[in-house]
Amino acid sequence: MPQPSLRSSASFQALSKLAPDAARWQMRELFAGDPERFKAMSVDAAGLFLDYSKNRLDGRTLELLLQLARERGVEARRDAMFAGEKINNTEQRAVLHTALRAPADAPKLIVDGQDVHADVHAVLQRVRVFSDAVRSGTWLGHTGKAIVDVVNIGIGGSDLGPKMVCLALRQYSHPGLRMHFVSNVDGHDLDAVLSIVDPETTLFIIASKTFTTSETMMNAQTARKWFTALAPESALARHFVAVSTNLEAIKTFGIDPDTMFPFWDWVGGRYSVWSAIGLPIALAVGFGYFSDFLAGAHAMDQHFKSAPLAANMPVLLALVGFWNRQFLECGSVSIAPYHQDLSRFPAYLQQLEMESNGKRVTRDGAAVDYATCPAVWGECGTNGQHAYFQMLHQGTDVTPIDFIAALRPGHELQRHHAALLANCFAQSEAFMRGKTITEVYADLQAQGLAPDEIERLAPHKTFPGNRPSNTILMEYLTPHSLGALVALYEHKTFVQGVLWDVNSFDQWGVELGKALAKNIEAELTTTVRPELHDSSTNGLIAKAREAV
Ligand code: G6Q
Repeated sequence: MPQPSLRSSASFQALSKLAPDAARWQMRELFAGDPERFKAMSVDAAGLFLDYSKNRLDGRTLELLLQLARERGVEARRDAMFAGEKINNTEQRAVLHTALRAPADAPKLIVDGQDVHADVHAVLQRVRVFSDAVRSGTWLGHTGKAIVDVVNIGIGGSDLGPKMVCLALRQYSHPGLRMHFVSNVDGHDLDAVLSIVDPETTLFIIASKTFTTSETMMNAQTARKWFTALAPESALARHFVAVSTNLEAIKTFGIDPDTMFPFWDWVGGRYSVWSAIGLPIALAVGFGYFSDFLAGAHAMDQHFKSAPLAANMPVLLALVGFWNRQFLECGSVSIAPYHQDLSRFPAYLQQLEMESNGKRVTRDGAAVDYATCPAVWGECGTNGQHAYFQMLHQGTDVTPIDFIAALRPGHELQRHHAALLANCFAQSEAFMRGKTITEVYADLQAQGLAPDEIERLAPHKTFPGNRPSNTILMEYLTPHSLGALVALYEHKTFVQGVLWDVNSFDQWGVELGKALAKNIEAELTTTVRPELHDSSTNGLIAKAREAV
């Protein structure tokens, strides 16, 4: 049955009425009026802590948002996802990334006649055996040397997850294995890696759900050509493995069936880091830590499944984000990890949220009459502070920020960690409090500036404040806490998708890109001049052809 429109829901209408007042609320006053605000607006789950008190909302707003979640059927849809129903309705697929991290003894789950948990654990077992062999040096290259370099060739969901996690868990990594990630069809990407690795000690992983993605196929063919120019064909089996749902295509490429790692069409690319697509992670940190990563996500799944909505971390994160997007009209969200090892986390979330919820029609194909996914962007917080935070503090747009930090460092440089956390907390305080013109006057007077100088400078030194942020803390950045963090955002994305009534699990915009380039590639490389395009595209193609 079609979902009633978002605007027709009683709680949405009540929230719309509240919004003009809320836009005027001052967080300073909300904090001053309620000493318990932090306690009331924070939640623990799966080893993570979320403080969402620095948002422009009050208890009544939250109540209405929770009611909206109920009206939109968040719980029923969540249960349908976990149960393996085909909620990806444009591709008629189940959405079961949660099954990838469920323990082997989880209650049986049968989808299309397949025992999902048995299949998942059979592949995990193969990942375990293979990663143990490579890490221990029992898996040898064709000349009898141990593997030193691992090159993952994949793009989008077959690249962003493993790359982000390998960086985040660098402290858990095998000291003798170097991980490389090649995604771009730009030859500079592959060339940079091939120029520093040795074919005798390099393992290539060709990672592609479909095994048809042109960038990945071109990089894989070039890597294969490079390898066979330096080593016999028969050596390929020791140096090329593949992860895909398309076993026929892997076979055609020439990969040994023993080193094909399958996954299934009910795993979306951007949700595939938990599957065999995570093979680089198992190689880098070992299967034990890879399992901890899965366990962290499973702990968040359990919380998401069972906690009441009002104490459910992914639900609350989603609702606060929805409020900021819908009613405070914030067009983007900035992610600020205060942890260097999470440097790729914003890029990972960019795909997760924008590819999932960057949609303009409902699940039934009707045009939405409200805004959906905001732009997601960011980078390590301290670096951002010296760059674009200017705009976040004093620009004309209000951009909510997610601060993410570990309370304890993975190093002994204590002074650095105190400085890092001080920056993180000071920023969230400053975004909330701002600095009023009266405070600026007092400051400048105390500095002994002349009245006309104060007058001139004061507007520039005033900060509006009242800018929303969340803070997510973990004790240490570990495989477990990272797993929980990623799953938190997956479920946040899911809940927002339900509120907006979009299909969070297809990506027709990305598919379009895959088809478009093919036509122009032919025009760039043949002598025919079809001039089928607009004058700009024809002109650009002509320029490229002249440059050959
Ligand atoms: C993810 C998207 C997309 C996909 C890449 C790579 O959800 O579908 O980012 O992961 O286009 O696709 P293959 O893994 O099929 O090569």
